Amino acid sequence: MAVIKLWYSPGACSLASQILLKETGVDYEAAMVDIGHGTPEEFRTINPKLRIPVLSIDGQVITESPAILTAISQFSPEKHLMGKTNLEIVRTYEWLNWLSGTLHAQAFGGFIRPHRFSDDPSTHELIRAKSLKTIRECYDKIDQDLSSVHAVGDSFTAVDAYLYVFYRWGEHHGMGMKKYPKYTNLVVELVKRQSVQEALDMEGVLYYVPR
Ligand SMILES: N[C@@H](CCC(=O)N[C@@H](CS)C(=O)NCC(=O)O)C(=O)O
Repeated sequence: MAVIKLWYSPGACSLASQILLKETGVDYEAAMVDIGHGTPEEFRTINPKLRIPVLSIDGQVITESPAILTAISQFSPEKHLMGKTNLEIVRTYEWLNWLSGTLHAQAFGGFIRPHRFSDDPSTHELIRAKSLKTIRECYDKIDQDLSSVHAVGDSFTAVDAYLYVFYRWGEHHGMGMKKYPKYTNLVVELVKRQSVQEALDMEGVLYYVPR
């Protein structure tokens, strides 16, 4: 049996990996990293990019959520966590890449950490405002593109878990997520899953489900 370890931070983007691990039912060690004031420098020996999530499988270190989610899905191929058909798999990567690159790195990156985009503090409010606009555009697009309670096909995939991360962040930052009805529906159904409840309870974070 493989030795699996996930480095995570409560409520961070690593929550998607945590949910997917719970979904597969594999045994793994979860190591919490406090990223409140940026990732601690000593973490550089594990991930020189100083970011979580990090997954290690028998000593092979994997970084970047889309790669980590793919690796986790391979523990339970029968669950088709990256989609069932060739086209669904393609759609899964289309979603993961966009969520990781545009909504996470560009939009939330600028909103939460504007100093990554400019060394001049006088520009930071402008960067935050533009980033917030991009976040809202992304949420609008998510809500338009969803046609069921699953983002890809007719069953749960890694995309649903990843989408939940950004819904929670929107609620956390008071962005009024109820105005996205299809996205909200997906989340309401998602939190009924045992894997999601186990991951949230383990991380000790709020569900952020609208009533
Ligand atoms: N491209 C990476 C981004 C990971 C990332 O930015 N993670 C955040 C947490 S959500 C982090 O580690 N932040 C710590 C920091 O910025 O110092 C991925 O998709 O996994």
